[in-house]
Amino acid sequence: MKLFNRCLLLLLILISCFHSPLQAQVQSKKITIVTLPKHHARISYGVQKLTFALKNAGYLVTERPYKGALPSGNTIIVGLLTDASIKKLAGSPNNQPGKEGFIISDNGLKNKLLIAGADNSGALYGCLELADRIDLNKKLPVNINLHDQPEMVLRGTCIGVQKPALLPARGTYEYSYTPQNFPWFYDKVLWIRYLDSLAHNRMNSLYLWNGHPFASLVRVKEYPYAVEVDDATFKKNEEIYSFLAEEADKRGIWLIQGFYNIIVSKPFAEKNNLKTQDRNRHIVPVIADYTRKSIAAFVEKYPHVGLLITLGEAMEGVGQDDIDWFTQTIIPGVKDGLKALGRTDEPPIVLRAHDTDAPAVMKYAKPLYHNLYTMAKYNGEALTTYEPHGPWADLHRTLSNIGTVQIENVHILANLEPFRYGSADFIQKCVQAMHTVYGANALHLYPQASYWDWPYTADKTDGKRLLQLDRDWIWYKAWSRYAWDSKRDRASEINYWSKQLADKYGCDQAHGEAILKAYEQSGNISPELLRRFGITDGNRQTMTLGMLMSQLVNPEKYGLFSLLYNSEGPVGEMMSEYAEKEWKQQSHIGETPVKVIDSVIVQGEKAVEAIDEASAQVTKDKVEFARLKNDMYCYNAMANNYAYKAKAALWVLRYKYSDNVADLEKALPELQTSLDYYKQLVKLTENTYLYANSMQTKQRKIPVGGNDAKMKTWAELLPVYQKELDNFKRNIDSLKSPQTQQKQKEVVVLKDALVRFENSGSSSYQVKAGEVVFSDTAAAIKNIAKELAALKGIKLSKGDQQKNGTTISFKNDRPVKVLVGFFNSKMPQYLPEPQLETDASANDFGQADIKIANAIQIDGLPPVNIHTYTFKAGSNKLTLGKGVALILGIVDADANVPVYDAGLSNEGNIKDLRWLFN
Ligand code: ADA
Repeated sequence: MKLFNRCLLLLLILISCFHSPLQAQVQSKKITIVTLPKHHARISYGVQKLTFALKNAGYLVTERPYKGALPSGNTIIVGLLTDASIKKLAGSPNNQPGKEGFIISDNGLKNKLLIAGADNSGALYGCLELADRIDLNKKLPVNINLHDQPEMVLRGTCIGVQKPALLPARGTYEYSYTPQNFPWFYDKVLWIRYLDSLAHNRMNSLYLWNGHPFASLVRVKEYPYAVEVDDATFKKNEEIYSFLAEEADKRGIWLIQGFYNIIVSKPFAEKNNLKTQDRNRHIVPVIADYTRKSIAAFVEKYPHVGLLITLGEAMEGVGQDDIDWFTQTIIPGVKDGLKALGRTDEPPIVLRAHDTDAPAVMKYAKPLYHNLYTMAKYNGEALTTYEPHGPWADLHRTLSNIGTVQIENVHILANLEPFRYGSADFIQKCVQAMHTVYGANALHLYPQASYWDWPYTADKTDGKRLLQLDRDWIWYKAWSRYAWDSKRDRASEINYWSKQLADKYGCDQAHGEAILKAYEQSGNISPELLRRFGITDGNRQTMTLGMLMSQLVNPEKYGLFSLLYNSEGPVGEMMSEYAEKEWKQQSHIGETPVKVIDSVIVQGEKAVEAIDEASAQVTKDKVEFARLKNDMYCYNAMANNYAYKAKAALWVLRYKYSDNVADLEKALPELQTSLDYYKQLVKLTENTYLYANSMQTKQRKIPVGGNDAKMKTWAELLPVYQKELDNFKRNIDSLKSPQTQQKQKEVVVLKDALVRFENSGSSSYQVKAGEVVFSDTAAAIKNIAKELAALKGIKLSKGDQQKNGTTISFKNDRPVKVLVGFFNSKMPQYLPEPQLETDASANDFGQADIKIANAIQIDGLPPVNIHTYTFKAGSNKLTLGKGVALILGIVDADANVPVYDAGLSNEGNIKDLRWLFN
């Protein structure tokens, strides 16, 4: 008992010793947040986040409305500069913050701190800024007088309401909003997490991408049958969409719905006996009426949601239709909706410069509507450079100079998928280039990887799949940080990111910096590789899966996308140019392939070194760190795979001039080394990744076709690369020994299939030298590839093709392929070759690839490349857009149309080296 009493006494003494300071501490940590009555939901949201941060730092927080006087204790006042009482407290700041700006100041305010926003978003950002500082230092800052505002006016991300594969019997982008298609769309908890992260990054816009969202979201009185979801889903959609718009608005985020033109819903198409989309269709009145009314209904129902318009892909290329559609259907639709609401303000409309002549469209639209924005892809569908130039930069500048805001679209990132990317340095320089080179002032950001598979990443995990939102935090954070302010000083940025990484992985600042270094070294690899060796900036190429030798030595045979080289990198040389100059002993210009070979090898090595250095010090989030580390190893293996392959390709290109087999022999060990690195990549990814690319349709072409979700892992591609090496060895041997020299391959002579033509008036001609190819000109064949010489072509009027396009109707009992000759020229009179970068349907009939290149020589006309369009048995129609092309015959679908370059061109023969690898 005695002992108990003594203990109790001791305890009481101890408590009394600590009591007073503790109480004092609690006292000083009491704080009141005062807000003006009837404030906007954004301010409530900001105050909520601020309260949370204060409580976490140990403060006792109370909130109360302003009633004429301020409390005597520690107080934070949150309000708008437009309010007289707030303005008074702010004094008269000489630099009043502009739109979305704020002041945080305790200047002359004793125990008071003021957060004054230029507008509601500004007040929100002021709260978030203060909350961040409290989080960092665990206490309220003192002697603070901060004025800030964002540099870019729109800072947004996008989510694809789209899937990796097409739905049965549906076209590209055709996905209705249903729980079956998109379970995540109905997950409110996930939305809140995502919106919170956007707000935390000070993003103010969120774009939803879909082909035709209206039939999932609105009913149009005149077209009730157009809705393509059942009643229960329609209700759910209304509920979740309103929730999303409202929650976004609370966080200062403007929701924007994107759509492609001209797509209609399936029930609408069926009822009106139309296709849901048809690139070659001109404007049809009933579709125009339906679309206008759908837009009006949408604006009426969701007046705070903006619209993002793609005038392309499902509309005939560039032309008057685009202008008419925008000015006579879309803008009037928005105006109808506003009128029905009695509104006079105009919600923003964003016009994409994709597959359309945006400057021309804007010229006609500007007088009709005032709140217009433009948007164009920053580096195509990839991340390649912070030194853009050339014609693509000219387009951006033209759009910026219109006087409306130009938004930079960091699109799909086909060369970054699926590895982690977080080079703050590269990203900052890109945002700077958006301002300085393009004159733009807004950002639209795609997910870093797995766009088509939102919300998941491609990581193979034991349990739950990872979310992009979590995995790619640094991607979102870096772009939005520089969208807010691109001019931040580099030395402080290194500190900032090192600290972020140190906190995330529980290591000291120095090791945080090592992680940053790994990100930044690896961050140059994919951009450099694609811009120097790639075929396209489009998502038809999955760069991380590697490239075939034939693609490296003859990229022009794979639909080389010239913007990649003339705009989307620093000035430099392609491999073929480099090889030619070397042979001719001419001097080189700018970034050469050899520079990139050397630089990616070094960067791969440094990235691995840096991540290894950090490795031992990591104490937090170890599993994610291990994945990041593995990605750095992947970057290194990929860099070397490309570098050695490019070295091999340069020897092969030299052989083009030297005809010396010794040059090919020099390529062999380089190719072997490249394959060894590829094998490393297979090992590194086998158990860590589900796929390399999230678009898993036949639209994928490089390195090989991706039909039916195949050929999407490194392991699947390995046999292809092994085979090309074996073939190369064999072909070198056969070149070396004349006795075993390859026998001349037998020439396949293609034969006409049995087909009944239903076009009236068109005549046929024998496809051979001397024959006239058009009904209205004298142009005649001079030389023709031997395979084609037995076919009958259809003689069409060149003039008519230019004016109206080409339609061939026929009946066939067995599947067939139509051979179409495209003139290899960018001149507007010629029909452009199918191009997946601007037309996702460009391989719907298997027509994307060139089969026989330079197949026909006609005096005065460009060389002709043959593509084939496959049709099932039945009544068929081939519809081509406006422009001159040749219909060279129809053969059985299983006929073997060889893939090669016949070299028949008025400009002389072009050497095709692809056979070396076949
Ligand atoms: C290309 C690309 C599509 C889509 C489209 C667009 O067609 O292949 O996936 O990104 O461009 O809308 O820009």
